[in-house]
Amino acid sequence: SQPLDLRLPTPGCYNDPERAGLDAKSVFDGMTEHLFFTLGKLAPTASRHDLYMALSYAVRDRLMMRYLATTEAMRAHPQKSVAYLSAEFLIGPQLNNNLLNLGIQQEAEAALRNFGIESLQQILDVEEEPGLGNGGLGRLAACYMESLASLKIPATGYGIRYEFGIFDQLIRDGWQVEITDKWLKGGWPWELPQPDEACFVGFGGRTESYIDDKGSYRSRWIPAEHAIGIPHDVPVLGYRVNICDRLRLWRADATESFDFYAFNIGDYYGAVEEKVGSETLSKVLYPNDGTDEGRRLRLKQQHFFVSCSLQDMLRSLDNRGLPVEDFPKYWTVQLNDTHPAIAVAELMRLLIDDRHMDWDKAWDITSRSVAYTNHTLLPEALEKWDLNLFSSLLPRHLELIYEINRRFLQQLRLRYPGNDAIQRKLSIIDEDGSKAVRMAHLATIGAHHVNGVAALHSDLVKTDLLPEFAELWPEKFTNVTNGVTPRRWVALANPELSTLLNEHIGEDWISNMENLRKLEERQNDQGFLEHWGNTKLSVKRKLASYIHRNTGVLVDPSTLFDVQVKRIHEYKRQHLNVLQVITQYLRIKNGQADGMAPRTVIFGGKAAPGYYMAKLIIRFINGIAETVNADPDMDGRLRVVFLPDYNVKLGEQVYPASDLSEQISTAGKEASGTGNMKFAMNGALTIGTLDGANVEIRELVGAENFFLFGKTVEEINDLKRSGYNPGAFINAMPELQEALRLIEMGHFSNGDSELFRPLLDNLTGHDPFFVMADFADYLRAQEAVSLAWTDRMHWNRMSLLNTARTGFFSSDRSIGEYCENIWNVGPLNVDITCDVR
Ligand code: 6GP
Repeated sequence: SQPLDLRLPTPGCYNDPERAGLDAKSVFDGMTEHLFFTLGKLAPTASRHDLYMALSYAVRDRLMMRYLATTEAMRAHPQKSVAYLSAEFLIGPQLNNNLLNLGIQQEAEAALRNFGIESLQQILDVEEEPGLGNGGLGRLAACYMESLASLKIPATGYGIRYEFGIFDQLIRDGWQVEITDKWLKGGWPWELPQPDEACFVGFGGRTESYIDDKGSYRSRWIPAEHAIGIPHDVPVLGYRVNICDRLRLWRADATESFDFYAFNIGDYYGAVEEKVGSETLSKVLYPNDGTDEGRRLRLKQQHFFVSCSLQDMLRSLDNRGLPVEDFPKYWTVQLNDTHPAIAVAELMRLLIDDRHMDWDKAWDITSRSVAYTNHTLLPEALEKWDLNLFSSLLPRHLELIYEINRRFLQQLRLRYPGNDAIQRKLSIIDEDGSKAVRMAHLATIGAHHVNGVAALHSDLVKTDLLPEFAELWPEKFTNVTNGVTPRRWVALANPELSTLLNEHIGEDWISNMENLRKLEERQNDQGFLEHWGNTKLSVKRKLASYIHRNTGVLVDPSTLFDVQVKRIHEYKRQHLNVLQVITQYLRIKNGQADGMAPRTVIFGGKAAPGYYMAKLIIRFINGIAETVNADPDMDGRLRVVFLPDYNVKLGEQVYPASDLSEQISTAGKEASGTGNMKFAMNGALTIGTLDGANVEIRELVGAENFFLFGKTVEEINDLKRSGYNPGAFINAMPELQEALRLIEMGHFSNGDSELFRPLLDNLTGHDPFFVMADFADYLRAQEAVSLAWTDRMHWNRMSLLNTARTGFFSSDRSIGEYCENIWNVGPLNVDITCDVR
């Protein structure tokens, strides 16, 4: 194909750094200009934050060539593009990622030296991350966008530009305190607002039927209120490619920022009221991970961003003169869980009501475009909307859903004549108790593919969650095991390991993680293994110093760093880990700790503000930490740390510095996990259950390089069926009894014997997540960890094999599978000419 002649203002030739503006001098000049003109600052008095902003603007400028070339290529030669719809994108810090993907980290560092800054890290430290997600689901969306761009797949991530993201977590007296996340306060240099591409979205009101000019009956929606969505675009550059995709985040605005009638009669406050009302739409992210709040504002948020996004996709066809019938040819729409599932009804509405298409055609287009990913089996996470709330907010969508449902139930009746039970079970409308709309059913019926996020999880989706749907449409159901981007999670987060890899196996691994296999050749090389261990040690020193600065706890980098970082949830079982720590503490106290590895046990994670038990678990961890760390008998043997405000940036410090990765959820509860992959790639060994992607990690790294424990999904189900009694397990373990008694006495709560009672009652009463049932085996596996740690060469070898064999978990592999099996999309080639000025 012909190179594009873009006539862009920046000279651009990727192979000629000077003309592409990618040399140190150009970066410095760009910074100087932005300091002066954009920020109104003089270099000698610029703060670190000013320099961060100036460098970011200079880097953003350098993305524009690829960004615009990508848009232009898609205009000139339209091809299918991915629309990844997600209520969350937990993208993390942007500067270093863009520097890496552009290949100018060293140039940026050199430019900064001219401003008297010694290392790039000093500037990276001031960057504030947008916390536009809760945990796994949001972070996955971010990894996927980065891999899409790196694989040169044209894509837009559609979401919400929350003014306040996930709360900042403080720890006060051992409790979590939530603080508003004001991520925009210092200005955020990575977005481009596009007010001229705003979209209108309706809410509430009523529907009416009318007869159109052709004499046919039609319905239309007369909403009671409107909001405007203003797109804010964030460029997403791939690794060393010419493609730059985008994240399009919608910010809600009022339709009329001023009600002139109210203003004229002197009601100034009334006049701004509407504005305040619609702006709350994109005000704040719901801080629930995996649980469903079922609030009116949440449904409004979902419809708001989905409607804007679908209108935007249709408009992009119009602008390029492409017929709307070809929607599935140019867009593939992926629903990241059910949060955007209203898309099925909204696309139908846009096609039928706005574009006057007939039902069958509209359904054909919708169901060939949309696919759905399920991220959890937890019943409390399956979104259901109360019918009254739904109809008051989206009356036209409800009509369309009734019709989708009517046709679906008709199909069911033919397949299962006389089987009323199956109709009740699969209907989109839940009629048991107060009526509700089941979003997972809407998504499943409207989608051409439904996938889970790890092999085990996808099986459970078929056998437990949606078995009748899977029987009806077996070809719809598939698996795509999650992945994480090696750029952020190895190359950026672990420069020490990256350097070692580059020296010994070359740099190719960054875009082809299977190349890490070459490391296996070194598995018996003593010198290399020692080097491997020293590299880990130097990263642990950095984390140790972070821990000291941020918590005041002194930890010894030579101890085993045993880490559990993730959202706090009973199913993830942080309390299982803590109970085990208490037994270690007791063994040390009782002089029975021979052969026990000296450990630093590190926790991090946020609890949903309304999730009492999770917050108590945080208090519990901090109670144990306080007692253990203050006891001189524990010196050099045991330390417990809770890292406050766990987020992407902190994760980048934690994964590379870990020896042991705690993946200890109750089997069947963790859909996949992605932290488990980040740890293993960075050479941590996993102690884990047969849950989520742990199963595949263990298969790949080899059972001998993984510490397995715990009951399987089947065994847990058997226990449930036979009437699980945690007491029976407790009685068989004197050590556990002693630990529980100590907690009960208030040993870890300054004598307060009430503080942890709800937790104890829960564990000893019905223990819904089988902590007691898995405890003995967990303890055994932890002893195996201690034993393995004593032979350091052997440990390093296992660590090396974890890195060598986890290339499969690159999100490039996952995205490759989505492209091939679900989306049917291919790469876009963008040429950039050298001489365009
Ligand atoms: C999470 C799952 O809990 C986690 O196991 C998985 O790795 C991640 O999604 C990415 O697939 N689910 C959520 O965060 C969630 O909110 C509705 O699900």
